[in-house]
Amino acid sequence: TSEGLAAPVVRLERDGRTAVVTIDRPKALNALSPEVLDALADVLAELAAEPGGLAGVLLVGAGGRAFVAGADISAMAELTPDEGAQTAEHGHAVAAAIEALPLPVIACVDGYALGGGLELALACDFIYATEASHFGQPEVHLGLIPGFGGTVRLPRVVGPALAKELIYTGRQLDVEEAARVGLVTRRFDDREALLAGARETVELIGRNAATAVGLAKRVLVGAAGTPTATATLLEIEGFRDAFRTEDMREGVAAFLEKRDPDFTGR
Ligand code: CO8
Repeated sequence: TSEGLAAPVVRLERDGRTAVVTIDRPKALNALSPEVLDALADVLAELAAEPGGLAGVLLVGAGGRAFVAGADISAMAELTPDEGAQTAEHGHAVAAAIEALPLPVIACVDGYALGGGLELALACDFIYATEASHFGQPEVHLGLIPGFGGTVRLPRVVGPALAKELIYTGRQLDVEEAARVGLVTRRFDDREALLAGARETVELIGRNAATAVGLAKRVLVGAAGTPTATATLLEIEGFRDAFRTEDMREGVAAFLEKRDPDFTGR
């Protein structure tokens, strides 16, 4: 077979302190086949094992028409209920790996982010998008429901009422509405501006203590959906851990000495 020669469906490029992860299956609008989910898991494991001075990760879809148009529908047609559940678990494991990465991950959406594609974007820290983008959970059109975190993360971001409306109707949001409801934090004219803007954000993040950014992410992710008392304890533990870092000593000393900090990520 030509399998050994097939181009990778997920590519990882490191450019300075930015990693760019590209889902590259444009003919299927980057749909999340089991192969794509495995490849994403591999890349995330590689980033976790070797963060190598990175300040942030951009997640993008190849081809200019879609971020990701959902789970691969053709791969789901013949699944048994248990296999369907395994597909959902497979997706959730990727979301968990994104959330466990101590680096900000920006979903850079240019085109469709539907179903599992929106859910993948929601597992990232925030979403930047071009004017050509559309967002939705169309699973009910297929007799399905969101299975990769849509019922969990979408209501947290846009509120439960709008999440229900979107999940029950399957209707798509354009970028204007997506930005208005807080799903998209920044809009860009085109893909080039999107990637440049996301890189600038990683640059800004990279000026800060990587230890602190990683701790903030840990606390924010851990606290999502937990009661105030639990979230408060997580924050206190994270705050304690910040005092364990050299970066915190350096950052505070630099402020008091009126100089720029020299963070090491330790
Ligand atoms: N899966 C497989 N193939 C797809 C998918 C998909 N989700 N989306 C598009 N494609 C393929 C099309 O079949 C087509 O292939 P071909 O050229 O071989 O016919 C190609 O991509 C181009 O698509 P279209 O011709 O349909 O392009 P249009 O511009 O006419 O339409 C749309 C674009 C509106 C995005 C349309 O393709 C569409 O509606 N796609 C399906 C969107 C959808 O329903 N997504 C939800 C899927 S279910 C889901 O995501 C459940 C998540 C839970 C799973 C948990 C683990 C991940």
